[in-house]
Amino acid sequence: MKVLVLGVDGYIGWPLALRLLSRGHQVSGADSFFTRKRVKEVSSDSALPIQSFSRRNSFLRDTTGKEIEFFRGDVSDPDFIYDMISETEPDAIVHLAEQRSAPYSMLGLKQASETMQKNIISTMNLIYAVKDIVPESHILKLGTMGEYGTPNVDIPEGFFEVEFNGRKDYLPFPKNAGSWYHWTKVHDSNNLMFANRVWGTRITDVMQGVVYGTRTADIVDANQFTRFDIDEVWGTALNRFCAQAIASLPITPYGKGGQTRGFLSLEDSITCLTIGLEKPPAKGEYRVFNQFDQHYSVMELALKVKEVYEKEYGHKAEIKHVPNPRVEKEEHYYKPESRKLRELGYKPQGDLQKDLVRIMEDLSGYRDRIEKLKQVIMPKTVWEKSSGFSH
Ligand code: USQ
Repeated sequence: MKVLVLGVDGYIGWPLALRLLSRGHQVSGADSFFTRKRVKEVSSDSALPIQSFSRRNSFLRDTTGKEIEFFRGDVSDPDFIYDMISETEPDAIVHLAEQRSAPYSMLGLKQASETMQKNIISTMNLIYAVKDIVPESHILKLGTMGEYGTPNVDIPEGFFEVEFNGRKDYLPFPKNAGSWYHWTKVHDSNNLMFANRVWGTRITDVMQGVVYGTRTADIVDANQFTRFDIDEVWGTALNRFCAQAIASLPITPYGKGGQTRGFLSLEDSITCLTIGLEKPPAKGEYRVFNQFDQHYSVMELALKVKEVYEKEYGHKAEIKHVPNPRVEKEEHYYKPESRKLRELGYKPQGDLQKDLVRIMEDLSGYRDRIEKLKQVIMPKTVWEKSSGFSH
């Protein structure tokens, strides 16, 4: 299959490209290096050292004889995406090239608007380019479990049957996101659903949970590392907690730490996306996957990281509850359904204990890099302070 990966330089894009190549697919990829640039702007860096994209590709060529056909550019530019899709004529396009940080989107008006524009426009460009050039192609789009929010009822996979005033219908489940970033994904989902209704575009809309980990089966050498962000803007909960333990910094559940989310390992994320590509939706189908392995509260994860660190390294790890910078429910019901990927063959490989040991092992070789990031670990981006005048 010919697959085009938008955002091929990212945390998920890079290991996905490695997996697809190893399974015999032909892979093209695009990136504008937006994440590398914006991470630098908050004085941060990937905790694991990562190679430039061209070095990654040369390493791939030297070790496997395969490489990614690379296009440098911004998918919110319609000319760029139209030219690239005309040239590559892919069977499937994976869209991972969106601004992916909730805190970044809450820094202020500039970042909120940039997130809206980059994310919503890139998906619109993709929808139109596919319709105009390769209407049979499959769009596999990365959304987020955060689109649903934390309702006090079970969360279905995209749609549910509802009865109101004596009448029944099968409708999209209401969305209630918690940051401007998460709302862009809701808007994308609406736009994708509409494109499907009007033009029959084949779409998989992936509601993914929080991903953790440093490795996949294809990342066996430090030259193949994918980025690993741990700062307060670009890092995510479990990855941050592991880095905090390794650098003898306090582990930081926000507030009481009762926030519950779906989590999955990087390996499982790549497996799920690969299944989604290799078992595409039928012609004219729009399908939604809730993509995660298990759900945990932030506090459960903090305690697990503490336990694993203390057992493996013989030192104490500190847990410090810090005031929650976000506006979110800290204790809530959470029961999302996740059935469709399992029906297609997904068997989660994630083993939290083993995965945490592996992450800490990888990070412990780079303590000096984490030490240098100490100033950007504690939360500073406060939802309620987001303002047009602050940045
Ligand atoms: N949290 C802490 N302490 C920390 C960091 C986070 O308690 O040091 C809490 C947050 O308050 C939140 C939860 O952990 O309740 C998750 O936060 P996160 O930073 O790990 O993840 P989030 O901002 O939700 O976003 C991440 C990715 C995003 C993806 C999303 C999936 O950055 O791209 O869409 O996870 S989900 O969370 O399911 O929406």
